[in-house]
Amino acid sequence: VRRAFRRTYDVTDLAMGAADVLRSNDIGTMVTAAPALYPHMWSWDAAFISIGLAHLGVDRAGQEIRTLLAAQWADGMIPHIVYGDRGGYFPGPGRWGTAELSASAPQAPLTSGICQPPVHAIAVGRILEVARRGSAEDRAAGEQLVRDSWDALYRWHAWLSQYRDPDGTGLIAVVHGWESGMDNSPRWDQPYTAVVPGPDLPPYVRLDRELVRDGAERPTDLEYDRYLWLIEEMRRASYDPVKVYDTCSFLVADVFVSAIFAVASDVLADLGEEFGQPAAHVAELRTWAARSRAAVAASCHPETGLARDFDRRTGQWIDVETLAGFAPLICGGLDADAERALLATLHGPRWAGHPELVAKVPPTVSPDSAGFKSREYWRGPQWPVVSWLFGWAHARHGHTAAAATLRTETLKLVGDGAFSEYYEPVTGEALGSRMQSWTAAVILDWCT
Ligand code: 9WN
Repeated sequence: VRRAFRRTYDVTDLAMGAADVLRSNDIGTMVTAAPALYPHMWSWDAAFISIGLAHLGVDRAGQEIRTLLAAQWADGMIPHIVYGDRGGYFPGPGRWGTAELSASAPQAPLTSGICQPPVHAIAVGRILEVARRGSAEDRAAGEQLVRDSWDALYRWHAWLSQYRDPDGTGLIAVVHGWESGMDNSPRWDQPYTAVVPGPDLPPYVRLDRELVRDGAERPTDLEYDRYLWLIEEMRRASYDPVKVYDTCSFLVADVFVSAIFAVASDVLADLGEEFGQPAAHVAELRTWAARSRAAVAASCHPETGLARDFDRRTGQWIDVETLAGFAPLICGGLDADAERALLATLHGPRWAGHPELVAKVPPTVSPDSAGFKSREYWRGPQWPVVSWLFGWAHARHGHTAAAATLRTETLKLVGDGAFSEYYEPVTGEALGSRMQSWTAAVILDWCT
């Protein structure tokens, strides 16, 4: 039986609620990704969070970016978790052991040993836009942030290019599903079959199970064994990026990360030109952007038009239909007809316009796909933060009406004010963590 979904929202109330979430998750040095489930800083969360913070104060937004960049590894990697003083999350810093094992990792703050999608330049660009709508102080703070962060962001992109695409294919590889940000997406099911936890996997206790009551909303125990086994493999390689690339049993060229890398490299190059950064570095960013954009376009399946990941260990394309297939809409690069067709597919009856959905927001897996699980994390639910990213990209590529629809439909979905991590697409039920910072941040950006 379909539950009636009639969620009304008031933009001012939503903005106030979102601001409250960000303020209450702010522990001074960082805004935690979520109050209980994620009590530390996550890399791509911090970028989106800083966009929301810009509406509360450009200085505070800049501080969030600076906190993240202060944890950048000596080789240029921005780590996926920067640990605060609180425990409460597994795996914690002890399980990674990065400070002991890697000469590149900082001794303080402690961090994980992998990375996440490079959305940071997009965030700095957006903070600058918000700053320029504000006072003279805001404007100055926004411009100072660009000057202070540009080189670190350039080094981060250089790291991805050098160590995750050593052959210059344009597709950036991930060595762990967590690096994609879409941890248990069906995209990774096949490559994860090659990750076989050894008998020497140290025992561990999951903490997320106690915090999300319905276990079906989180990854399975088998998935967790594989996540933890990959950490063991990386420890054995001392987090040396060349050794990790050569030895890790999971190595997949991620088309969604590659699309983000392409468009973020362009944003960073634009900022670099405007702020007088070294011309050679700006030119490199343009080359990386063009190469990745072309590689994302070339990955598209000839019949479905969806972009695909490539398993570098088996040498096979991964033909699994998920939201990541719309990667070309993030970075551009298709010819006009193909782009229009892909946009129509995203907003059409198999995806965001599916007749069963309560809000016209793209689910992570189509309800018509065999792999669709309506409550299970990255296997079906709608993630407001991902919708914001598509909305931002639509606006950048001139798809103004589609961008506006994503905004109003997502606001309808989150109209209950729970600011959940993800939503059940058929009932609109809030799932995962409540008061999730990046959900609040993107809603605040959309409501201000
Ligand atoms: C592992 C913090 C992070 C997001 C990821 C999301 C989830 C962590 C987890 O939470 O991942 O990194 O414990 O499940 O998948 O995208 O950055 O919000």
